[in-house]
Amino acid sequence: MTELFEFPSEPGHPSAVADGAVHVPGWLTLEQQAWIVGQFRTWTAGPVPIRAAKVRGHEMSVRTVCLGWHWQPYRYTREATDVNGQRVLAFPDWMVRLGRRALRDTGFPEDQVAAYTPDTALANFYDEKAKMGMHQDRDERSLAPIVSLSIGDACTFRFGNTESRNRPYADLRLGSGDLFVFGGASRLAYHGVTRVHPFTAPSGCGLGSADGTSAGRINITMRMTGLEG
Ligand code: MD6
Ligand code: FE
Repeated sequence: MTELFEFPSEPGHPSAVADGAVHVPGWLTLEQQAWIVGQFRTWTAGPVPIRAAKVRGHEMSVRTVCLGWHWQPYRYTREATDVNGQRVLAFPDWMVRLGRRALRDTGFPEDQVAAYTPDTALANFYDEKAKMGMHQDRDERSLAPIVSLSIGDACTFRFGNTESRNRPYADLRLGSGDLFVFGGASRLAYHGVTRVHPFTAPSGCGLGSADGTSAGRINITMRMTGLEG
């Protein structure tokens, strides 16, 4: 497999994966992770339940619940017209603040930090078999950075190029508490999740399982849609 970049991966330290793409392992404390998992559980309770979106008639293996705007392939709406027609929950203020801190901690200039006002979040749940195929995030009208948070089991995240879903790409591991920011020249890079690594969630992250199955993985991406209304 082609490795695009070599980079160190050190807890708390940002490493540039590509121009505009920065990974910070262990950015969230276990306490923050567990608190966010608690919030996630309230989101999945409705009014719009977590669901596997259908892409060209096929259910994704990942299940998603949205805040602010509802993502349905390939557009954003205020009401989940592909689920139950209910309006999605409001985008929380704490997540705007967290998004700004993410940009600041990954070296974005202060004017971009201050202007960053994410208005949608996609919260995904992966069981041990879930994957996400290589895609670009291009349903937003804004090219502001995307802030991604991972909690629970680690995954292999494939970070590619802006031209195609094929090589060159780099495979990196996103673990519990990791931050990944996609902005600038990397904003439209293809990326995906090739596998989840079961039983790698740290205890205390808020995701766990009592019945011998693995904890699974939560990924939250916050974005600016650039939409009005
Ligand atoms: C995931 N993430 O990590 C899927 N998209 O589970 C994404 O598709 C993603 O992490 C844009 C920016 C960051 C991401
Ligand atoms: Fe994506």
